[in-house]
Amino acid sequence: MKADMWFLYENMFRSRLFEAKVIEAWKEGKISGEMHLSKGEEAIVAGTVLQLQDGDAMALDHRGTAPMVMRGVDLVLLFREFLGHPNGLCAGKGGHMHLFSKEHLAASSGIVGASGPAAVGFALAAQYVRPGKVALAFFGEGAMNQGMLLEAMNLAMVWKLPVVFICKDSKWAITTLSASVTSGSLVERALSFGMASMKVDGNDVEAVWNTAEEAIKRARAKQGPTFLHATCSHPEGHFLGDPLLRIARHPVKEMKKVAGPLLKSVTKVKGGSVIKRTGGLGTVTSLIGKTTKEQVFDQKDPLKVVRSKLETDKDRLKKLEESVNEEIQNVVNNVLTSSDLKK
Ligand SMILES: Cc1ncc(C[n+]2csc(CCOP(=O)(O)OP(=O)(O)O)c2C)c(N)n1
Repeated sequence: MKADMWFLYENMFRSRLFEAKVIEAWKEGKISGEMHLSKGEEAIVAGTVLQLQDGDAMALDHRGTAPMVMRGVDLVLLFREFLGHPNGLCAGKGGHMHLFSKEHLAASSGIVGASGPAAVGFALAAQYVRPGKVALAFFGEGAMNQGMLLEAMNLAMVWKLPVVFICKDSKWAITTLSASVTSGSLVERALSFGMASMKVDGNDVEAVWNTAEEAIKRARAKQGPTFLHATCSHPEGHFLGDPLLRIARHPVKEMKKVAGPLLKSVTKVKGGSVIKRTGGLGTVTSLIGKTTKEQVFDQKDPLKVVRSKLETDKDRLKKLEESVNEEIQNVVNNVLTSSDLKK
């Protein structure tokens, strides 16, 4: 089926706005702990999740917000969950990282790589009780060095399971450049299992849709799993308040705070050799440089890519955005003004 760009954009926009409210709530201290966003991954999520049917499943990583939003999970329940509210999606015990919806066969986990085995479990169950249904596994490229994910890919192939493994490659795993710890090509790694394997521009929702359509069709037709390698970036860094990104964005202000401790670590009497310590300083400086280049200047926004294709009908675009804006504002008002909200 041809991708409906309006439908895709609406869903991506809804997710982006919902996360904008999450950012606000986090900054106001209403959401505790780390916050990993799906921001930057919306094209990958829209191009895959919006092709799911009832009875299909999805296993998610620590960036599960966009998939849950686009799968149609109740946004009031989701927002309450993020706030730790007892009436949230998971009684406020899951937070943003450990989400579960039985109705949508959707589960997320903060354990890197865990979506592989979870999706294989969903797909194995589908083979028995929901033939023709599929499972999606979402994970970052950092997870591709996790044994459990590779074991899951192997078994999915051996058992010809209806899984699509979706690797969202942002190049970074927190402060580690994945290329510095990963051997070979990820597509070739999947091919070595005998698995169909494709690379796609994860900022181009139409390209993701077309690639995923083929993968999902194969899974439904009992032709086994597919690996999709989709590139993307994270405009907020690894998590909200990412220190490397803060320095990259505001070097003068932020360096003042870290220059002292860094200098102290090099000039300290005790500790490793001077060569090791200056080497460490070099690593930090180089990471800041790479973050500045890739996460500040080379950023691509998947929403801008699709929006630019819709600008020929400015009125329709305006109406769509106003309507989604109102919808999300109502969700937030509903949650924040509800009388049972913990003070
Ligand atoms: C098994 C395990 N090891 C380490 C961590 C700590 N950790 C959380 S996120 C993350 C990086 C993940 O990178 P990637 O898979 O590329 O996902 P991204 O955050 O870039 O989307 C790590 C190492 C963890 N949660 N689980």
